[in-house]
Amino acid sequence: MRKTWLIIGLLGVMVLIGGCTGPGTTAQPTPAQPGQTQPSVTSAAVQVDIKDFTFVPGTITVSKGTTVIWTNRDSAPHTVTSDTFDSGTLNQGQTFTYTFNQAGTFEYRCTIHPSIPHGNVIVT
Ligand SMILES: [Cu+2]
Repeated sequence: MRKTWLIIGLLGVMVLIGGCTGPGTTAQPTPAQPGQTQPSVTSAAVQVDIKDFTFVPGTITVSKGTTVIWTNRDSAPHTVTSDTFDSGTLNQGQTFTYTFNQAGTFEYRCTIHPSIPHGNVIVT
Protein backbone atom coordinates (compact mmCIF):
# COMPACT_ATOMS: atom_id res chain seq x y z
CA MET A 1 0.00 0.00 0.00
CA ARG A 2 2.84 2.39 0.72
CA LYS A 3 4.02 1.96 -2.87
CA THR A 4 0.61 2.89 -4.27
CA TRP A 5 0.50 6.08 -2.22
CA LEU A 6 4.00 6.92 -3.39
CA ILE A 7 2.90 6.56 -7.02
CA ILE A 8 -0.20 8.67 -6.41
CA GLY A 9 1.98 11.28 -4.71
CA LEU A 10 4.38 11.34 -7.63
CA LEU A 11 1.48 11.72 -10.05
CA GLY A 12 0.22 14.63 -7.97
CA VAL A 13 3.62 16.31 -8.10
CA MET A 14 3.75 15.82 -11.87
CA VAL A 15 0.31 17.39 -12.26
CA LEU A 16 1.42 20.34 -10.13
CA ILE A 17 4.57 20.84 -12.24
CA GLY A 18 2.53 20.51 -15.40
CA GLY A 19 0.01 23.00 -14.09
CA CYS A 20 2.74 25.52 -13.29
CA THR A 21 4.13 25.64 -16.82
CA GLY A 22 2.68 28.72 -18.45
CA PRO A 23 1.52 29.07 -22.04
CA GLY A 24 4.89 30.57 -23.00
CA THR A 25 6.61 27.20 -22.74
CA THR A 26 4.20 25.44 -25.06
CA ALA A 27 5.67 27.09 -28.20
CA GLN A 28 7.69 24.57 -30.16
CA PRO A 29 10.62 25.50 -32.40
CA THR A 30 9.63 25.47 -36.06
CA PRO A 31 10.86 22.19 -37.51
CA ALA A 32 12.97 22.21 -40.62
CA GLN A 33 10.98 21.98 -43.84
CA PRO A 34 12.29 18.85 -45.55
CA GLY A 35 10.52 19.58 -48.83
CA GLN A 36 12.22 22.93 -49.43
CA THR A 37 15.27 23.10 -51.67
CA GLN A 38 17.97 25.74 -51.66
CA PRO A 39 18.21 27.91 -54.78
CA SER A 40 20.93 26.68 -57.08
CA VAL A 41 24.11 28.72 -56.82
CA THR A 42 24.90 28.24 -60.50
CA SER A 43 21.65 29.84 -61.63
CA ALA A 44 22.20 33.04 -59.64
CA ALA A 45 23.32 36.13 -61.48
CA VAL A 46 26.93 37.22 -60.99
CA GLN A 47 27.62 40.92 -60.50
CA VAL A 48 30.54 42.82 -61.99
CA ASP A 49 31.05 46.49 -61.19
CA ILE A 50 32.80 49.02 -63.38
CA LYS A 51 34.38 51.19 -60.73
CA ASP A 52 37.28 53.63 -60.88
CA PHE A 53 37.89 52.62 -64.51
CA THR A 54 38.28 48.98 -63.53
CA PHE A 55 36.15 45.88 -64.01
CA VAL A 56 35.62 44.44 -60.49
CA PRO A 57 36.26 41.55 -60.30
CA GLY A 58 38.39 41.54 -63.43
CA THR A 59 38.09 37.82 -63.99
CA ILE A 60 35.12 35.67 -63.05
CA THR A 61 34.58 31.95 -63.56
CA VAL A 62 30.97 30.88 -64.01
CA SER A 63 29.01 27.81 -65.03
CA LYS A 64 27.32 27.60 -68.41
CA GLY A 65 23.93 29.29 -68.28
CA THR A 66 25.00 31.92 -65.74
CA THR A 67 23.81 35.48 -66.18
CA VAL A 68 26.35 38.23 -65.56
CA ILE A 69 25.21 41.76 -64.70
CA TRP A 70 27.63 44.65 -65.17
CA THR A 71 26.88 47.93 -63.41
CA ASN A 72 28.66 51.18 -64.19
CA ARG A 73 29.54 52.77 -60.82
CA ASP A 74 31.56 55.59 -62.38
CA SER A 75 30.30 59.00 -63.40
CA ALA A 76 32.09 58.42 -66.71
CA PRO A 77 30.37 56.30 -69.35
CA HIS A 78 31.72 52.84 -70.14
CA THR A 79 30.95 49.91 -72.39
CA VAL A 80 31.19 46.15 -71.92
CA THR A 81 32.33 44.95 -75.32
CA SER A 82 33.63 41.63 -76.61
CA ASP A 83 33.51 39.78 -79.90
CA THR A 84 30.19 38.22 -78.88
CA PHE A 85 28.43 40.93 -76.88
CA ASP A 86 28.31 44.70 -76.66
CA SER A 87 26.50 46.74 -74.05
CA GLY A 88 26.65 50.02 -75.91
CA THR A 89 27.26 53.09 -73.74
CA LEU A 90 26.47 52.56 -70.06
CA ASN A 91 26.01 55.74 -68.09
CA GLN A 92 26.34 55.88 -64.32
CA GLY A 93 24.06 53.36 -62.62
CA GLN A 94 23.12 51.61 -65.85
CA THR A 95 23.47 47.85 -66.17
CA PHE A 96 24.18 45.36 -68.93
CA THR A 97 23.07 41.75 -68.63
CA TYR A 98 24.38 38.80 -70.63
CA THR A 99 23.78 35.09 -70.20
CA PHE A 100 26.67 32.80 -71.08
CA ASN A 101 25.36 29.62 -72.69
CA GLN A 102 28.64 28.53 -74.26
CA ALA A 103 31.81 27.42 -72.55
CA GLY A 104 34.96 29.37 -73.23
CA THR A 105 36.90 32.44 -72.21
CA PHE A 106 35.33 35.76 -73.10
CA GLU A 107 37.61 38.77 -72.94
CA TYR A 108 35.90 42.12 -72.95
CA ARG A 109 36.90 45.76 -72.82
CA CYS A 110 35.56 49.29 -72.68
CA THR A 111 35.60 50.81 -76.15
CA ILE A 112 35.46 54.34 -74.70
CA HIS A 113 38.57 53.72 -72.57
CA PRO A 114 40.70 51.10 -74.39
CA SER A 115 43.51 51.51 -71.85
CA ILE A 116 41.65 50.15 -68.83
CA PRO A 117 42.41 46.51 -67.99
CA HIS A 118 40.31 44.04 -69.95
CA GLY A 119 37.86 41.83 -68.12
CA ASN A 120 37.47 38.09 -68.54
CA VAL A 121 34.54 35.77 -68.12
CA ILE A 122 35.57 32.11 -68.01
CA VAL A 123 32.59 29.86 -68.67
CA THR A 124 32.95 26.20 -67.69
CU1 LIG B 1 35.17 53.10 -70.01
